[in-house]
Amino acid sequence: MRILLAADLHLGGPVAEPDAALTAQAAQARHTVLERLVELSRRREVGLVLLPGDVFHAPEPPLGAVLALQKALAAWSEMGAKVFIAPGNHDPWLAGGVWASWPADEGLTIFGPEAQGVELADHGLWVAGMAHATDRESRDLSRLLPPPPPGRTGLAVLHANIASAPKPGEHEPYAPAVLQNLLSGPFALWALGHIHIPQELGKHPRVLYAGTPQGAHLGETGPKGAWLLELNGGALSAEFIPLAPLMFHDLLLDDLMGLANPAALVARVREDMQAPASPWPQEHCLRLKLAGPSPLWRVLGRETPQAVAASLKRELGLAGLVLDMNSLCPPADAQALSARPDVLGRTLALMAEAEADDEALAALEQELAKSLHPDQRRLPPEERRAWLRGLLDEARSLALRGLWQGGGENNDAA
Ligand SMILES: [Mn+2]
Repeated sequence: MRILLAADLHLGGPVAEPDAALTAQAAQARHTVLERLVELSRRREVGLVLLPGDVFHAPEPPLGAVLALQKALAAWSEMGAKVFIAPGNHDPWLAGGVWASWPADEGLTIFGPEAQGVELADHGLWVAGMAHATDRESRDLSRLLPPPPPGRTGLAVLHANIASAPKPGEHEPYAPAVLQNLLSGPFALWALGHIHIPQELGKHPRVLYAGTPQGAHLGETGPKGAWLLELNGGALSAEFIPLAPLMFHDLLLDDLMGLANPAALVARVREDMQAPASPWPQEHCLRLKLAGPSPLWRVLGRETPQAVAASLKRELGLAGLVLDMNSLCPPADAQALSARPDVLGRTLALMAEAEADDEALAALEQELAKSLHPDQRRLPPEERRAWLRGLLDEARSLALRGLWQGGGENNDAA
């Protein structure tokens, strides 16, 4: 028995387009990945499809998203696969909502706000799950699922937040669950949605987050896809399949002293991007920050950042590139230079003072307060200080680029 586990499809939700040429592809990406899930099921003869929530991005999804899911469900039904959906915080089960009025189908179970178990007697399985009843579910739903009857292998399908699981930034703690409880419970598999990074939190039983099969923006990096599980007697194997048509990468390179020429930079970026092989066509979007002292500063600073980005994008074969070189500077020792009695030395010394001096930073913060973006204004004080220090870093690079007479003769700092 093969099982497909995919979550957080966010059908109808946005996918960022870091490049204008990507608009059509980004708009299509979530539908494309759903088609791939169906095609994968066909190729690998999947008998059971588990979709633990946030299938839709919103409780009242747009027509295109509804049609896409109906088409996929029809295809799964046609190949004889049973489908289980456990709605999450983005697409909670609401009376009068999209799930309550979803057309019934023999092979389809949409879990509602009451915990439920479904017996698949032919396969000796028990599939249990339940839906979020609001967009801020606060109960630990994992404790409410009916355990498998004796002799049945239990599969739990749930959208839940495990606080201890690695995640990008903060996650809303909806339907909080405790890993230890899942590990010691009666189910052989926990098929989980909510956290967008695919991960395995336990082997016996298997505790799996599917992750999202398509990242929403440059912050959702790494392989995105679905788990293909195989149930053989009591043993459950798991294989992760990358499926996303658009893969996002985020790279900070700040140790560029050793890179002597642009080809070396391209090779380094290629090496660090680490794109896993996918059986499907994949485009790559990269956010690249180049920072710190580098002998490349001259060749990269000769043209506009847009021109440099265009050349790198072409060379790297990327679909999109967001390039930040604001903190790139000449291969000079800023600390040594700050002792020099010239304009550059004095400027660098002042910056170093401001960076180390909380009062000076506070004054700078006050000075900038009115012109700060609302996002920056909302940051907690600690993070706002870190952000300001980042600005000083960029300013130092700017000063070095503008005032350093480097790359030649009497350069005492090189
Ligand atoms: Mn969610």
